[in-house]
Amino acid sequence: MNNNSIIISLNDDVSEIIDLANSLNYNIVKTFFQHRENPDVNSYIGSGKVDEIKEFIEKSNESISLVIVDGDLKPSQWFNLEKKLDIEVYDRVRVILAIFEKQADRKEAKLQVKLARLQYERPFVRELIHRSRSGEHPGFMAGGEYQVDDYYEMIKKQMKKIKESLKNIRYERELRRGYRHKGGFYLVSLAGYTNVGKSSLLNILSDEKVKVDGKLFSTLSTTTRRIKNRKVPILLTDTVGFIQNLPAYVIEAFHSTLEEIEVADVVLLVVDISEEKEKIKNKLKVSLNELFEIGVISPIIVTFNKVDLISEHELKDRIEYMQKNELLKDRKTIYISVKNRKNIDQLLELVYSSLPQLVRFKIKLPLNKDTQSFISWIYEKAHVFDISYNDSVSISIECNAYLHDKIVAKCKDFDGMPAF
Ligand SMILES: Nc1nc2c(ncn2[C@@H]2O[C@H](COP(=O)(O)OP(=O)(O)OP(=O)(O)O)[C@@H](O)[C@H]2O)c(=O)[nH]1
Ligand SMILES: [Mg+2]
Repeated sequence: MNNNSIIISLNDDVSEIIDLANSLNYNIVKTFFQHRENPDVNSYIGSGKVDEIKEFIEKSNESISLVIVDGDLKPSQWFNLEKKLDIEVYDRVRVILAIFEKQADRKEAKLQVKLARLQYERPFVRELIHRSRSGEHPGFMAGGEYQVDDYYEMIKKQMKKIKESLKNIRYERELRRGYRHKGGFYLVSLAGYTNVGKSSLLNILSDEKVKVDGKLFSTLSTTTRRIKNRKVPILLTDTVGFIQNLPAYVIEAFHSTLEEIEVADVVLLVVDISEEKEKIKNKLKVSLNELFEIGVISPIIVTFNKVDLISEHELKDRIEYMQKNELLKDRKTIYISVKNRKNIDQLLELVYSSLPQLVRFKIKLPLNKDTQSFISWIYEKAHVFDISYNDSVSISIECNAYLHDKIVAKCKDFDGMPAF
């Protein structure tokens, strides 16, 4: 099968749909624009345009295997377009789901994508049932009406099963998160539009090598890694990217992944500063809105990435522009380049200063063999900012509330004493 496609759009800005098509490895042979207020009820673009496109496909030297519509198709519009053009037609959500299917690497992501796909297909299957009953589309799924009904029932059953499996995975995830918090770790999540550099940031902060790609939606599964630093133990989680105008059921299918953002102690909202100002503003709005929908109440650090792609002058101009933005009022912001490692230490400092309930306290321990391993354990789990040895040992510690309680209890076991 070839990978040539054409795009149909009602808007002039087709940059996003082109990125999406490319992420699915499609070449775009031509883009057709149709300027109209509202989509045509029957064919989305109107019959004149359909004829023009049909003629183009038939006469084209390159064989075209897909038509991509930059918008949401109603099942009847999709059916009519495919029938008229005699070629497969994807709308925007279908393209996104196809990318998701390609990128899903782990069990949870695969189930999430499958659920979203089944939900997406439901109204289309309903349309096919309707057409098949009226004799317009016999033979769907290699059978008649009876098999179509069967298929609809099968979708329902499959969705129920997937939801149950996802519930179990979600429960395991919750347990793991609980252990991490109790183990003294702070949880920081990366969030933001797709392709802004979230995975790249995780990689440099943790010496990890998760997949980084210029394509959209490289990351579908969450990865959690410890940030390498000498201070507080922090786990950083990479998450699936946002995109505008996704149906609620797709977001819902990724619920457990997005929960990582909801429960984080701090959220790093990554934004690509190298894009046009209006676009940045719009994506910032979408992202902040998404975080609000997810239910984030923790501090959000707006992390503008890719400053290396713009000049000093452009950066200054964008910073001034952003300072006027009401959405950023009272928010912590930072301008970084993952590529050039610019302001990465400053970003970490900002993360530390945003962590909640960081407790500073002192303990005194008798000096013996048993306490020695306890001290090593404290070093491993918490930030020790001062230690002094006399006939006993005094340690100044900074950590979260869970760990504080644990250290104080253990300290008493060793006949030591907390000194506040
Ligand atoms: N010039 C430049 N490119 C960067 C920087 N950070 C990331 N990139 C590039 O941006 C692209 C996307 O990076 P990723 O880290 O995969 O982005 P992501 O946000 O994880 O994307 P998804 O997983 O698709 O949501 C890759 O080609 C990176 O090499 C940066 O600071 N400067
Ligand atoms: Mg990624």
